[in-house]
Amino acid sequence: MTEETLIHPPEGAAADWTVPQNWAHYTPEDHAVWDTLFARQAKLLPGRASDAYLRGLDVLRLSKPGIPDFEELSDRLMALTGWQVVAVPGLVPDDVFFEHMANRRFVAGNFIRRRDQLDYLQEPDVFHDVFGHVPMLADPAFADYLVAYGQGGLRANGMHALKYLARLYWYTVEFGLVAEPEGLRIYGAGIVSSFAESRFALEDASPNRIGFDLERVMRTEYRIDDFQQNYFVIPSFDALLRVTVETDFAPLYDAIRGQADIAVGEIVAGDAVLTLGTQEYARGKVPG
Ligand code: HBI
Ligand code: FE
Repeated sequence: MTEETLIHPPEGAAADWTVPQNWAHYTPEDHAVWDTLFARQAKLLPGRASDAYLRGLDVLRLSKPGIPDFEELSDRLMALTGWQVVAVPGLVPDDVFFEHMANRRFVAGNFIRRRDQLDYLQEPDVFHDVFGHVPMLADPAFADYLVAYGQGGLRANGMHALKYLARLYWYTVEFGLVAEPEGLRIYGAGIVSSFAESRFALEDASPNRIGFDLERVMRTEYRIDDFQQNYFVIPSFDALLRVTVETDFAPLYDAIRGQADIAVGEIVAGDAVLTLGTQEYARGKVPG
């Protein structure tokens, strides 16, 4: 959220924008929507989601019916990687978002979508935030990566480089793929929480799948309204953490500022192309 209009927390929220989750206020229908979404994804993800993601789902007991209670979830997560889950009413300003992350607090929307919005919703709800993001926080390398990202965000804010750093978040935390011994797997929250994109990202011939390169990713535009045209593949979460903590981002931002952005779906010199996409889906979903 770079074009921030709200700068003060809404009525009822704390100065850091958190609100009580108010678990007791969810209706039976709210819990039933969670269960429907959960059942759909749980069937799809074995063999598609990364090992780290599936392990997180399991150790955090997310298969327990109903919307998770953040306190109980935070207790389990805290014991594993020191992270907590805190409730927010919706999107929060970038600096608030980064500050929480740098301090191992993951902000999660406390509301859930309606049954007529199972497949698409603009604002991140509790299903996207908790089912999508939280399992990866149980992985020590990924958990440290997000802390480094939050710290980097606070610094990037002052360097007017948020546009570049937001692309890194997009192409890893939201839409990342990882190469595992058995094949490519999804770990990005935007994919694992989406019924259609869970298959599209791995199995469709349309998108490019390209080896992750920090500078390349930060130069690449993205689309927020449809399936991605590029997915970037990391070799491991350790490798992602390492490149993030070992890179000095300030000179990298300067280098990127002097170069053109890369359009979605474009292949450039130096790309490690794993799958050259047909881009058929993006061209209008016309078969043949
Ligand atoms: N707020 N609640 C919430 N969730 C997000 O994912 C989020 C946000 N505020 C800002 C933000 N994301 C982005 O600017 C980052 O992706 C860079
Ligand atoms: Fe998200």
